[in-house]
Amino acid sequence: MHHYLLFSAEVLAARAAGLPIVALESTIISHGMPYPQNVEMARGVEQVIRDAGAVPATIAIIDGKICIGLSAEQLELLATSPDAMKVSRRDLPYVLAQNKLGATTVAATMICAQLAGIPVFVTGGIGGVHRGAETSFDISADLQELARTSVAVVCAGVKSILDIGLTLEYLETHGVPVISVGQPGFPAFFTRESGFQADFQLDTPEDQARFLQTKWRLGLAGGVVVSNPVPAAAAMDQAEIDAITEQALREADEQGVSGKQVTPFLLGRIKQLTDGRSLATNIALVRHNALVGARLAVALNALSA
Ligand code: PSU
Ligand code: MN
Repeated sequence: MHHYLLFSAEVLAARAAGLPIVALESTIISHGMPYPQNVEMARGVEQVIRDAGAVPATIAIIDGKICIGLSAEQLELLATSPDAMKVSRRDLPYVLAQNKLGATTVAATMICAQLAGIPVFVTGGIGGVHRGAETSFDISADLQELARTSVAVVCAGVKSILDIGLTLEYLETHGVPVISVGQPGFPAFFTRESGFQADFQLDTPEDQARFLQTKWRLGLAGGVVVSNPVPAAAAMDQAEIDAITEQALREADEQGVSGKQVTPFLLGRIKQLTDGRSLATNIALVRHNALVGARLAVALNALSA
């Protein structure tokens, strides 16, 4: 077993029994939501996965180890530690070698999931090409990771704080397929439609699993975006979210926010400006993604059995 990996008892037992496992990230806990909603969300999402017949493996860096599956105490620690580092690909060696507390982004979670042999990963939204990237060069490392690491990422699309069109162009250039579930349109996180289409609509877990199996059997390394729209009842009003997004972007610009702080700043401002209503939408979509991801993990596990 890999030197840096530490499996929880639940995940260890699942591996031994050949059960489907679903990876979960931890930046969404430490940097994506306030306490205590963050830890309630994390626990709730894990339970959705268990109820759907898979085993959740939330991933974080603790005491020099990549923890695959967290205890209740470890979830609480991440949810309440303001000094938890946001860890992407470039940060992994630092946080491990320095024994720091690290919350993994989509990119880092994909790396850790692949090391742990977990091909399905559930999150809220992925990073992407930021608006104005032609001058800022701000493109999330999540996209490069999708290009190289063979893990399927179930998400609710890409937030409109980003340039969704350029994000999809970037993914196309790097050969990352974008699947949609239940509709042809690529979703925009808080809303069900972005105005862009996904590459392929695959509604059933079996079809999604066959797609993944075929891609990887062909030796086509790299991830797949499985985009799952927020449930209609939980979606936000398009005009409201557009106005708030514009304001948050303006403030980030005025305050000179840069680097890895940009995404957490924008997410935090959107939450404040919607009086927490965006948080309810965020939690609803992650739970829905967990259901879709768990069913996909079950179907993929059945194929490879
Ligand atoms: N988008 C969201 N919620 C999040 C993130 C993105 O809607 O919590 C987090 C994820 O962990 C993602 C990271 O991998 O932000 C991307 O950060 P950056 O843009 O700095 O690469
Ligand atoms: Mn960035």
